[in-house]
Amino acid sequence: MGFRMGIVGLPNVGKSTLFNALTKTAAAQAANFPFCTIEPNVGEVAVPDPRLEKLAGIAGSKQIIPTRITFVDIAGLVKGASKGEGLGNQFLANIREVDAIAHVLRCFEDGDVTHVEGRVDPLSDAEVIETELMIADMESIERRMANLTRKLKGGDKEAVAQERLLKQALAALETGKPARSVEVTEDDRKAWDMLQLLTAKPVLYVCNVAEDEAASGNEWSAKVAHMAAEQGAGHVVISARIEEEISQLDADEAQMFLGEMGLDEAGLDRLIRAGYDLLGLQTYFTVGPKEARAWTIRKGTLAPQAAAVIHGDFEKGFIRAETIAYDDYISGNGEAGAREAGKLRVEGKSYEVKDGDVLHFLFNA
Ligand SMILES: Nc1nc2c(ncn2[C@@H]2O[C@H](COP(=O)(O)OP(=O)(O)O)[C@@H](O)[C@H]2O)c(=O)[nH]1
Ligand SMILES: [Mg+2]
Repeated sequence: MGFRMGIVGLPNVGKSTLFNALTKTAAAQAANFPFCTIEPNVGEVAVPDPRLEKLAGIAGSKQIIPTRITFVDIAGLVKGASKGEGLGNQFLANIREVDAIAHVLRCFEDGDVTHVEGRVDPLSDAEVIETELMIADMESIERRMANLTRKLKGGDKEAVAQERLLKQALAALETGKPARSVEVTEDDRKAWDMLQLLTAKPVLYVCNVAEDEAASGNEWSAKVAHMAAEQGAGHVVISARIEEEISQLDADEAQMFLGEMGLDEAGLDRLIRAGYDLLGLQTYFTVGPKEARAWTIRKGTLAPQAAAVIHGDFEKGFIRAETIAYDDYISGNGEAGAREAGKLRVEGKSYEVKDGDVLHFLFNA
């Protein structure tokens, strides 16, 4: 399946610097990743999770395979993009394909780096981008409505539901609000997602600050934090420049460098985790002598669908899942100990997988 985050923002805000840092770090660890495919603007990034090393240590796993999310560096968004400025509408298709948006905002001053609008003002930059996406959404809604006319006349139920949702989205957009401000019921969720509205996607604001402000943030990033809170969006402060430098260091050097900068952990780790949270994702593990591996699922996923992430056959032939909670695995010092302590549960088709579960699926081939 694979979850995708699109990196968007005005030109020269640090998108590519950030993307390169993300993928360089991933490339450095590539030996561990049998499926690491990196296109020029698409990169897969390991989701940092210290639990995985602990599990592997206990089980003596030969290989550690983290779970990953995909980042896409989406260029070409400028004022007027929805009307064909810059790369025009090309970026729209790119954004439609992602599950969430990392919106990079320039919160650093640098006379050598041109700001397209001639001044540093992240709130107004955010508005420029959001406006382009809202215009694009309004246009796509109009097109969809026009296409529905015939089906509506025929009384098509799906079309009626679609029209209702399109109208709700349009009403929000016309008052200057993104489609994500519309409250959607669980029943409507699927139809809503199918509309693929750009401003319906969850947003994580990434404040790119100067090197010496990475730990503290600055006045601009504080304003962005406030805006993010009001919108119910995510928010992280990083320095793309620093992340780029860190991505070229080995682990020990990186730790020292972070200490010098007054940081506990790399901003990229925070960014990746924030993206993971924003998407409502969680992790389960499979652990054995060969490998310890993390897998990504949406919160609320049932055991058979969780198994499908490994292989479709696991879902089709699903019998049961032997389950040990992460904490029980650790306190039992492994599977045998957890079993003895009565902590290995046998769960069926209706089991909702929990974050950190160590799972073993039994299935009919
Ligand atoms: N001073 C400073 N410059 C940065 C920072 N992040 C990016 N830049 C510079 O800004 C310019 C544009 O960055 P780039 O990542 O290509 O921006 P993009 O157009 O958003 O992809 C490059 O010269 C970067 O080196 C930063 O945190 N501080
Ligand atoms: Mg770029």
